[in-house]
Amino acid sequence: MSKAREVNFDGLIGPSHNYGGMSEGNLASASNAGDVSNPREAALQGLEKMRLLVKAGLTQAILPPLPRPNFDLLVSAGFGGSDADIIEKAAKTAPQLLKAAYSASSMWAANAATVSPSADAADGRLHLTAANLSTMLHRSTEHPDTTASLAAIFEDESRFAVHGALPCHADFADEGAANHVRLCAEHGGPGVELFVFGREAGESLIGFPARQTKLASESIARAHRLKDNRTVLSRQARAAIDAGAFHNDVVCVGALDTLFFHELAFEDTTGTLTQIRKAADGLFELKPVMVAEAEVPIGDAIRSYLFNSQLLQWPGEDRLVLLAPIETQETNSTRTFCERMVSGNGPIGRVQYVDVRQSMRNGGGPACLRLRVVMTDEEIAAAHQGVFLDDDRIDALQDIVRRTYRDRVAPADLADPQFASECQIAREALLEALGLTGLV
Ligand code: SUG
Repeated sequence: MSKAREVNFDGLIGPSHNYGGMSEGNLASASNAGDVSNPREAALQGLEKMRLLVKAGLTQAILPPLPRPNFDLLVSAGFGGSDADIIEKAAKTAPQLLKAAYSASSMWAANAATVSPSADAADGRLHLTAANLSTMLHRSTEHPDTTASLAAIFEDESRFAVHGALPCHADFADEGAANHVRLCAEHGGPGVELFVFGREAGESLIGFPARQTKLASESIARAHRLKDNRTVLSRQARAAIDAGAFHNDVVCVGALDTLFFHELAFEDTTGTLTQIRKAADGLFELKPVMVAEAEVPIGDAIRSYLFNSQLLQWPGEDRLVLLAPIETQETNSTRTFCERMVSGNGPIGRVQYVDVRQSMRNGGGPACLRLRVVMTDEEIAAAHQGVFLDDDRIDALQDIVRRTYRDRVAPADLADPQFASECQIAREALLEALGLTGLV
């Protein structure tokens, strides 16, 4: 078994972070639509969360923000002329489209791709498939730039396979690692990959959108050369989607042999656990931690984002640590649950709260902000080094954020061509600090 660890790649929150109200079925996005956002504070919060992991001795990396505003989208919609002309005309005649073009949604790196470590793939390579995010317009434009970022970071084709997104059609709707959990005994050993989908290809449903299809999950499992007997597909409960769990990671998170989830997360909980146990045969004994609806109503789970936490093997601690959003501490039922959980002798021994409120107000908790990539030491050495963080690099990125990001952005600011050029300047400075100027 090769020595491997989990590397968290967080999305660096971009300078155009704003509250567009663009995600149907995402309750936080809808309820904060049109509010003034604070991009500088948002990015600093995200970087402080990364610093916490660095200080604990975990391996932390970063994905750069994508080019925003997305002029390609505006040009595809027929706008032309200088950058300033495009912004001004779009602001007058297509403000919704302009909002989509400005979205900083790539911060939610859990949606960037689905990742399978080399230990799970028949060809011994680490596989990453960029998510097409086809359900929401503002997110559907991320994948070409995400693929380019991943290809720049995971360049060595003998070790890494970066797959472009699945076809951008409703039948292939894919939201990446937010609907995928890898379970194992140790990161470097073979694991069980759990794919959670909300609908079948071609199935039409009423209610909030189900953003992942079974066909998309199956296609990724095939492309990643996963073993059928170590792969599990499970359907997300309709009740969870309609309560606001637009991704499975809003109601479920797993790490190593532990699966932490809400009673209403899966359409068939018993069947899902039976399938995982079968797939894990000979590898590990599953430790399920199910939270009952009677103890934490699903509405509280979604409001607090209890499950959208990072579940981490913290250096020096025997049991797992749940890095949860501060809102979990502020919600009575989830705080009480966490207190009870850690006082027992289950697999989660501590809960640590973090402030990522700016992202939370758009429906993105600590788990949304990171893409987990299990990597061997050799794979880490072969990847682009500029994206791995230590305290000094975090300081340098924070200096750029303080210097180049606006403190506040109101909806009307999107119409200001000056804001567009500030966003470009900020991104270029960040790319330079990460040694990724090829992505400009
Ligand atoms: O896709 N919010 C994101 C939140 C993604 C959270 N990610 C995970 N659960 N892994 C989404 O709904 C809101 C943007 C706006 O309305 O301005 C938004 O895209």
